[in-house]
Amino acid sequence: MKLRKLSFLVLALALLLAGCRSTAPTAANPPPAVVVGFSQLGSESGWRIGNTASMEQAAKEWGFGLMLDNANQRQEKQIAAIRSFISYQVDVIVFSPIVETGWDNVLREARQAGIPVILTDRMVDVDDDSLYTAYIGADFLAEGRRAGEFLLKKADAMGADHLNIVEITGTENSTPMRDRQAGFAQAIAGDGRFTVLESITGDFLRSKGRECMRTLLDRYGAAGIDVVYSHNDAMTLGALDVLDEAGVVPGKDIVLISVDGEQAAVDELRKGRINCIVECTPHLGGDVMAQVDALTRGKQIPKTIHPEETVFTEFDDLSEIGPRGY
Ligand code: GYE
Repeated sequence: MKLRKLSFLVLALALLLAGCRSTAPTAANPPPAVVVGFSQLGSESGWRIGNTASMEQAAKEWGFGLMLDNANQRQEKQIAAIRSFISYQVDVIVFSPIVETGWDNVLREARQAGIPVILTDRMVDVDDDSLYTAYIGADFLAEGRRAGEFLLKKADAMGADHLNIVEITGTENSTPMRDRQAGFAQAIAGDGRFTVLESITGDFLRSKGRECMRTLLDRYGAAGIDVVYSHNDAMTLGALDVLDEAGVVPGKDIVLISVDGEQAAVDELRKGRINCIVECTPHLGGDVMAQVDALTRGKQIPKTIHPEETVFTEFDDLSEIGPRGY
């Protein structure tokens, strides 16, 4: 224990020097009993920034030491962060995997060191599921289905015979990208009114959402696109910029379906410029830290925990939506 506390002090200082955030213990502020190493994948969206804040806040509330490393969208940086958490013998490793594959080795190293791993936000695809203790994050397949179900209702309301859809997807080989796409496809499958013209990757970034929308408008023209399904609000906001410049009226000329529920997107929904937002909550910190606490007390924890999520649409009373906080 003493060694680990000393290690915490050393790592805290090292991370502070390296520009990562951590709380350095002092004589008046002794090292915490539980230390969590958290590898965040980046800061690509309002969702992500809200998620980081939620983790920091919850760790503080539980009195846990948090070693936070932001991988800036690079898997190799996440792997390096996890290795440093192992060498400093944190109590629990938490990480949000940018993509699903490529984690087997580092997870085996964590197991050999006897450090449990909680996945949060996104899943991994590994041969042996016992390499991680739990997954705490959204049910992305259900989110995709909710997006498709909205479109079925909207098409009925429009009395549409046929709708051409373009899809702006998130980071390839990430869980939200794969499952938001699959869930949406399942919900509209077999309904001859819909054609997905193209799925194009926007990497969950506003700047890429802009680029994708420009490409799609060039390729199909505004008249050739009836629906944009975008895998997150950041990319949707980027697409809105481009539609505005092109003189297309979003929400009317083209139906927009988004995912997340950032404040900026909810504001656009209220203005009628987005038709539907499937909620995905970044407020996962409370659940994660509660499970960290249970684990460090030697309790068994559930393998999967999904937060409750809803959907906000133009058919709903939007005055009910409170401040989003992200
Ligand atoms: O929807 C997006 C973020 O993994 C659920 O990643 C998360 C997604 C979220 O960048 O905005």
